[in-house]
Amino acid sequence: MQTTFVMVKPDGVQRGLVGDIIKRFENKGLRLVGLRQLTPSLELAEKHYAVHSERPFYPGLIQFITSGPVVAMAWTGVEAISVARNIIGPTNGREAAPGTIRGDFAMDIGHNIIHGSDGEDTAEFELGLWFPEGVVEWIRDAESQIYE
Ligand code: DAT
Ligand code: MG
Repeated sequence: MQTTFVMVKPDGVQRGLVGDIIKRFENKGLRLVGLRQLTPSLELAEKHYAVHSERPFYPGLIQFITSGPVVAMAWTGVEAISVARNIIGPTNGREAAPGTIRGDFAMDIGHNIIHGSDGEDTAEFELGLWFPEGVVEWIRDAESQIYE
């Protein structure tokens, strides 16, 4: 089992896509273990995207992610990190396949609706950053229907 960090970015919230996005992760069989809405502080945004701090798009990225409310989520499942990345699709919305969130909703690289952790170390770091009080451990009755 893995837990991954997923965030609906300000464009996704403004466009009213939160419900559709949550539904996709629930439909797949991932288990929601964390959910909060907030407008990220500059400090939080800079920590989250520190890995990109030398990239030319970094100032715009920070400006964008702090521009309004986001919805931060934690999802658990077997190989949840790669499963979530597949649901999300590649970075550039124009290149993302239909059926993925970015493929269905995004036309841009920067305004690409959603973030998902890209590996185990990143997931651990990002979950600690956005859910400092931890996630919600609960047992889903349907677990034996979702996994063999
Ligand atoms: P991803 O979000 O698919 O993991 P990433 O980690 O490479 O992509 O980049 C983080 C975010 O930064 C990405 O969602 C959008 C923005 N970004 C990446 N490359 C960009 C570029 N060439 N121009 C503008 N924004 C970019
Ligand atoms: Mg990334």
